[in-house]
Amino acid sequence: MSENFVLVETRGRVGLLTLNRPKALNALNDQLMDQLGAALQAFDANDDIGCIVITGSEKAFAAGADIGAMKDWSYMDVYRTEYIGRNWETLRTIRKPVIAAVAGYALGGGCELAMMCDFILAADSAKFGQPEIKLGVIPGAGGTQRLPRAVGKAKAMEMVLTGRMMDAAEAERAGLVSRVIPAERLLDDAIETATVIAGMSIPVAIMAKESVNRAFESSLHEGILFERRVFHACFATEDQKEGMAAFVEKRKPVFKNK
Ligand code: CO8
Repeated sequence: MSENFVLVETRGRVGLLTLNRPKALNALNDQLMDQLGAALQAFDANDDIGCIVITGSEKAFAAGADIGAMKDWSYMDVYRTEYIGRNWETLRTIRKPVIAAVAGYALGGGCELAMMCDFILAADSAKFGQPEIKLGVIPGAGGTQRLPRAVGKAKAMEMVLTGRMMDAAEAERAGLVSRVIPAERLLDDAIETATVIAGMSIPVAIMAKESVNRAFESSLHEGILFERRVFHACFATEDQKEGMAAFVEKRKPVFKNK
């Protein structure tokens, strides 16, 4: 029987996923990534959920991919079977907003998993790093691509080449995380933030997410055109009518996710 490496809970309209492999500092093995992917897809398909939070423990969000599992892999294991890779792509396909609530270590694949989320809230205990070079490999789940986009080339290059960690304050200054929160408040704050998002129109939140992500995938001209078209599409929703009517009528909007 497989172990329960991902705890699945709901808090109102928020889906909460807690990485749960404490003895290995939440090292991301294949089973954990399969369970995480399945839980993410289930929340994405669930109309009662408007936003998802991924968190870990006080000591570690995740200390990376499982080194013990990887150490004997051959090139053909990783290339032909895509043993590592397959279940790392699921998070990228989730349409609803996903927040990473990071306390303790977010290293290697753990840092990459956090960066795949739509934004990162960090406890003051958080430590980010891409230490793969110390193991004789390079980041393999987007670290060399997302870290420079988040913190710029100089800092990303230094981190990837030396493997040094960045604390929460540095990560906030560099733009890797949206906010730093006292560790004991992290989960409450993440749930509150996710609850705010889950109270918006889900289709419009998805449009907003797609549009911001487009900024990293296209030229400014193409990105602005994409945003304009999606802005136009908002006017095809009932929620746009409700949102603007509620403002004019000085009441709270009740979105129907339509
Ligand atoms: N994999 C497996 N086990 C781990 C990992 C890991 N990444 N990290 C920690 N553990 C285990 C330790 O082996 C130890 O187990 P045991 O008690 O059985 O000996 C337990 O967790 C506790 O760890 P420590 O005793 O080392 O705890 P410390 O507090 O002394 O140190 C550190 C904490 C600094 C986080 C330390 O554990 C460490 O350096 N860990 C490794 C960090 C690392 O190198 N991460 C990168 C891994 S490579 C990677 O992520 C590539 C991703 C590619 C993804 C590609 C997808 C397509």
